[in-house]
Amino acid sequence: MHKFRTILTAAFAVGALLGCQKKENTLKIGLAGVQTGPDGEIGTAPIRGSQLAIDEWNAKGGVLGLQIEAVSRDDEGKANQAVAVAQELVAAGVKAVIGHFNSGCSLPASEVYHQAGIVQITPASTNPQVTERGFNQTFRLCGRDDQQGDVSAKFAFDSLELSKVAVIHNKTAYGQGIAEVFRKTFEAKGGNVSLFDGLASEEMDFRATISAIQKSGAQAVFFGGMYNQGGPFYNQLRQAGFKGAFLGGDGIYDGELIKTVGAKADSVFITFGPDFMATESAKPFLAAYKAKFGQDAGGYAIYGYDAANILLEAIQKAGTTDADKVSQTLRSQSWKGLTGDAEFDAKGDLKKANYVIWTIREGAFAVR
Ligand code: ABU
Repeated sequence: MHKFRTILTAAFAVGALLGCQKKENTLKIGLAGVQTGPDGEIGTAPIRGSQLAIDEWNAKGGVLGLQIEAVSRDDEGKANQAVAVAQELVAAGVKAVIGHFNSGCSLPASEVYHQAGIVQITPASTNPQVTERGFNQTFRLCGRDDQQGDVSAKFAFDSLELSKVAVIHNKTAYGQGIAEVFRKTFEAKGGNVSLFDGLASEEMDFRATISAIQKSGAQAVFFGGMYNQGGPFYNQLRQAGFKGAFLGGDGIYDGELIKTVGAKADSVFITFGPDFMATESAKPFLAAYKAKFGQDAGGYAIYGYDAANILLEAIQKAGTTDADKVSQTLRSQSWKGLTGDAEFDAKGDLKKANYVIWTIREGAFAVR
C-alpha cells in the first residue's frame, strides 16, 4: 500500500511538472472596447480591423510560431465594465491588449494592464491622461485631444472667423476634455466662449441648452461628445433656427452621424486624422474588411488594423511577449502602417499625429 502511494505521489509530481511546462499552443491577444450600446457602432470598427490583421497573421503562420487567438470583450463604454473586462483578459492569459475605445474606459483599464505587466495599445482613446501617467507599456495609435481640440479652435477662429462660440460637452473624459482644450485655445486667440456647459451623455432633448446657446449670442457650437448624441443635437439646433457651424472631434466621425443629420447637413466641421482610406495601399484592407464583415470600414477600423499589425510585428521582432521588451521594441523604430509611419515617444504617444478638418459633402465625410 505504501509503495502504491509513493508511485501515485511521484506520478502526480511528474504530472504537475509537465503541467507547469505545458506550452501554450496559441498566443492570446485581447481586443477590448465598446461593441454595444450608444457607442457600439464606432467602437466595433477598430476591433474588427484588429481581427482582420490577426486573421492575416494567422494565415501567414502566426507569431513566434504560434497561432494568435483574439479574445474579444465588450466594455459597453462603461468604466466599471472596462475594469471587469481588463481583469477577465488578464485572467484569460492575454499577452497584450488592443483597446479600449473610450478614454473613460482606457483610463481605468490601463491601471489593470499596468499592474499585470501587459502591453496596451488603444486605437482611439484621445484623452491626454491615457499616456500621461508614466505607464511604460501603455501606447496609443491616434492623436490626443490637446491636439485636436486645439486644431478645431484655431480653425474656428482663423478660418471660420468666429468670435463667439458655445461649447457643450457630454461630461465624459473625452467630451469634457476636448471641450476644455477648445475653450482654452479659442480664448487664447481672443475668441469668446459665450456658454460652456455639460449634458448627460444620454440626454436627447436639447431644448433648454439650445435656448441658452441662442441667448448667449453664439455664432457656432463646439460639441465635445459622440455621434449618437451629436446628430440629434445638430438636428434640434437647425429645427430651432440656429444656422451657425457645428464643430466636433473624432467622436462624431461615424457614418451614423450622416444618417441622422442627412446628406444635406451644412457647416459640420470635424477633426479627425487624414484620409488614410483614400490611399492605394488601403484598398486591399478595405476590400477584405467589406468581404469579412459585410460593411464598409468605419473611421477607426484602419487604426485597429494598424495597432494589431504593429503590436504583432513588435512581438515578433522582440522574440518574446515580455511587456518590457515589447514596449522597448515598440519605441525603437518607425512602424509602417496604413495610417502612415508610426513612431512612439517615451510616453507611448505617436510622435506625429495629424488632424485635418472634415465636413459632410454629398452624403459622405470629405476633407475640407
Ligand atoms: N476619441 C474619441 C472617442 C473615444 C474616446 O477617446 O473616448
